[in-house]
Amino acid sequence: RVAVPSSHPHNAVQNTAARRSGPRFVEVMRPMSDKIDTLLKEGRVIQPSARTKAAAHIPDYDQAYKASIADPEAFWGGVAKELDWFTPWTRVLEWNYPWAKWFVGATCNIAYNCLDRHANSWRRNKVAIIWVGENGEERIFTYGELLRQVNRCANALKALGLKQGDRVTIYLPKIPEQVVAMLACARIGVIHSVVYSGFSAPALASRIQDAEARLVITADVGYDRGKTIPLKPVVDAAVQSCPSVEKVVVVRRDALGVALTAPKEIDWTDWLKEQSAVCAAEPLDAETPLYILYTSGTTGKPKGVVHVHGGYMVGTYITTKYVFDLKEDDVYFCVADPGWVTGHSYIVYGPLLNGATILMAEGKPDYPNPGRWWDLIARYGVSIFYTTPTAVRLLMKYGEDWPKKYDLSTLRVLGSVGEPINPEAWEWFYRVTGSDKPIMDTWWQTETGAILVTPLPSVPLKPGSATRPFLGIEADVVDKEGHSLPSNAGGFAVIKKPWPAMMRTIYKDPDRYKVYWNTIPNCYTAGDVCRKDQDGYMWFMGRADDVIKVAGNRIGTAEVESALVSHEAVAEAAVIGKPHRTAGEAIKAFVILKQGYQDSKELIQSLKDHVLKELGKIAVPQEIDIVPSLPKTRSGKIMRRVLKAKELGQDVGDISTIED
Ligand code: 6R9
Repeated sequence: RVAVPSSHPHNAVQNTAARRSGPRFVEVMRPMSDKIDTLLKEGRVIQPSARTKAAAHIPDYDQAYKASIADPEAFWGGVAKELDWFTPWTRVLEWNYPWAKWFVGATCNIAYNCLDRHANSWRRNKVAIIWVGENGEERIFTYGELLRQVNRCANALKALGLKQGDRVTIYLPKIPEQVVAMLACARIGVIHSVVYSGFSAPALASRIQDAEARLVITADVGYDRGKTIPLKPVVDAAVQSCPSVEKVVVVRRDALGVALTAPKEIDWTDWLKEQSAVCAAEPLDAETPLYILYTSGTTGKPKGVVHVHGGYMVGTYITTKYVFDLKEDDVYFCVADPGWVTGHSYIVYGPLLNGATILMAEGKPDYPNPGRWWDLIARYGVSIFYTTPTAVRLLMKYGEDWPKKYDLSTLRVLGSVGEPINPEAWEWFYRVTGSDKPIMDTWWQTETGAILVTPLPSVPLKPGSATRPFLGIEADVVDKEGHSLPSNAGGFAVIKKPWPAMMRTIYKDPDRYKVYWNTIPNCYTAGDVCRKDQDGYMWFMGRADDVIKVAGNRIGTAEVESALVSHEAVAEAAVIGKPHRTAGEAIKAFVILKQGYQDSKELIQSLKDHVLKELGKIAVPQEIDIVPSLPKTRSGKIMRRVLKAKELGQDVGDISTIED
């Protein structure tokens, strides 16, 4: 093996900067007026430079894609061989529509591949995680240290009697303990269920109940734009209705600390203190559940998406490597929260499987000022930066002077995820970072586990398009019957064959899983509307169902509606997503009041407060209209599409089934 400097990321950064000087990425045509959007819509293509192509893991996408599709099992099997397995598989795939088993008969452990594989090599002293708190606090973990910490935590879980198949709910802010807890569970076959720390007590409780978690791991507080957000009281309120919870472990960050009630409540530091730093990773069948992650669907009840050790490991490993063209000396920065799937796959598992150096930063992009992320990029020499369209649009509002203040020359590859990125935001992001770093617009879902449609750095880009399917993935745009549509016709985005990182089921609800594969014949229906252009580039246009994306956060209209109708004044409610300049979509609610209640500012505020209390900040409607009636079908279903069309001043379409 070639020796690579592994001590501190700053060393790596200098090398990176030196190696990467000079133009690598050339625009075929530079927009010549300010009307960039108009120009981009003409179909401009941005070609990768010869140098980017030459350096890329996959220099020729077309050829690699064709080969991968000709024999997907050979392709995925080949990828899997780059990782460590305790026993090999007898078959790559067992497909019993719609049930998949990947790497049949093999045993492995994703945490082993994230940690031991590196800690047992020269990477032992390579930086795994640089964590920066909102208050500027910095903590650095090498692979060796992370492994020891995870082992202590795994032993502590065992000491509480947790064993393979048990569930642990993790409700933490973006701190390193989050990663430690996830990997510790994985190490011994315990299933983690991370709940985003912005969810309120009832939302947390329903997720703990569904998973029947034996343990909750939380913190005293989180920080948000300088404010202290108490988390422990939320857990206290939630666990009252969760009889499965035996213990609550609390990471104490605040100097004052919260009082803990023994024996049920345990301090994190005390919990780990006596534990050994050695704990062998459990060899697990490849199909062993790794985690449950709850996500919104079209009903009020969130779905517990289940991912497994083997296939998920293979999918997140190879997408991180190829999509971001990850190299040994990169510093990788993904801004997601580990509470969402992007945090699971592209802060924790994918980058660690690759032995990368990860920057993990708590806080918002504009606190304490809009230079926050640019400053982190310059300070730590970030070379890969994976962010969201909402964040880009937010930073755009503060102007180009902010990014201009910082040295962003270490950046090499950029990423976007969570919602469609409009060409204007794409172009801005591209320009302020130097007009030579390819933007990977990655399309995927909680259910897909890993990126499915995306450019690679060697692929020509069209701003606003997620381009083409990842290797081994057959994606298409079809009508309701599953027929491929001609170029540029809008239809449903589908995946035609199983892939390793796909979800295996919906926890305790296999029927809900089957819906994904039974809605359109012979394929996986993603729930997105899409068109494919003449070059096969895919343009995702939003959801086809009642799921909305507010600042990239996935929210079901039904969840917000059921929160609203649980307010004493509300008889009925309907919720839609409405275009919003920065957040992509905003929540608008239409509410019918019960008799005796009057429309007033106070009432509207009390409705918003109620949703905040029931679900959390991200689900609070921006606008609430009090209405006398709602459009319904004769069978009583609310026609949200009609409300939305009216709201946007569009044609309401076919309303022959409308009741009133
Ligand atoms: C990873 C994640 C999934 C939904 C998905 C789609 C939207 C995600 C996108 C995108 C257009 C992209 N979405 N990435 N739309 N372009 N690059 O966001 O997972 O929270 O489950 O949401 O997000 O609508 O169906 P999740």
